[in-house]
Amino acid sequence: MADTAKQIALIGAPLEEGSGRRGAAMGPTALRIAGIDTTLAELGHGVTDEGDLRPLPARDLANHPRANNLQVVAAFTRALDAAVFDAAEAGRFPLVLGGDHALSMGSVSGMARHAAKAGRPLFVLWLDAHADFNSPATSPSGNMHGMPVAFFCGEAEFAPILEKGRPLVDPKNVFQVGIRSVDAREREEIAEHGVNVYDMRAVDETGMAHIMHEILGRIRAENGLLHVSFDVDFLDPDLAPGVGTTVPGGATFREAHLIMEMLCDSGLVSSLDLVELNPFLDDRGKSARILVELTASLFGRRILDRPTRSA
Ligand code: B3U
Ligand code: MN
Ligand code: MN
Repeated sequence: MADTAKQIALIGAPLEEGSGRRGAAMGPTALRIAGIDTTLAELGHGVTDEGDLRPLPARDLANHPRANNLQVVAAFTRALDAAVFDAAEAGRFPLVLGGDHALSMGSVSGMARHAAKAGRPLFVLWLDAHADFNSPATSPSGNMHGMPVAFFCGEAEFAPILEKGRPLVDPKNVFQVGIRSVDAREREEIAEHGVNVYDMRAVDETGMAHIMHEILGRIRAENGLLHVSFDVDFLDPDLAPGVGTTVPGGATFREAHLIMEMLCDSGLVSSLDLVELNPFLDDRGKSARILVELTASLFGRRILDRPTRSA
């Protein structure tokens, strides 16, 4: 057993109603078929599969004309907020198998409560082609998978999905990497709120290693917990076609791999979402397998042992 062995809780969140199309609900199953549990167990970790959440729609909320399928998204948000918080409080590492990106409203909220209880700041690393900082008022589509960052930063006007006064994430503690598709209003919002955005141009100009050193250095200096939210469309669509909203010019396998290795070396990561995998659009399980490979690197698989470079 590795000396950094973790107890990992796999939490399936077959949510697809936050996106504009069907298929992401099959994501948790595809990740299991690609061997997420055995891969992590072989690395020496304890793995418990909690199965899939199947919450009933939140009928206490009225439908919202600009927040599609609000009742289903809200139900998953509440269920994940509880499941992720409980796992983290029990000393386990919550690994959420998505499901579309709206599920991060719940997973990040759960981790924000956990961090607040521990008296530590929560940081979020958002690996995505999109900024996901829309709200019902600004979204061009009404799809809630484009809204989670605004939600957990408390900046969007939503129905009362979670209780008032819940711990929020400071937008200045959100790092977005790989961004290359931002809506006009979103651009204003992320600038106004001070979200740290490393778009694809920044990646090309300075390189992934430099960016990650900068991010990890700040989190370490502030003794933070780090939640990583990995949207499949962060990767280039040639590499990972199994996603509803492909955007050309994404991260390469090597860039993504380096991020995972540096995250592993940092020891700072406390929770992870794998989201937006749409097996219906995938090419013979290719994207699911790549996600499992990258997750293995985050949990300690390495090519050679080498000294860790400090940030
Ligand atoms: N920004 C657009 C598109 C989008 C956001 N996230 C995804 N797509 N996956 C929107 O609808 O908010
Ligand atoms: Mn996303
Ligand atoms: Mn995306």
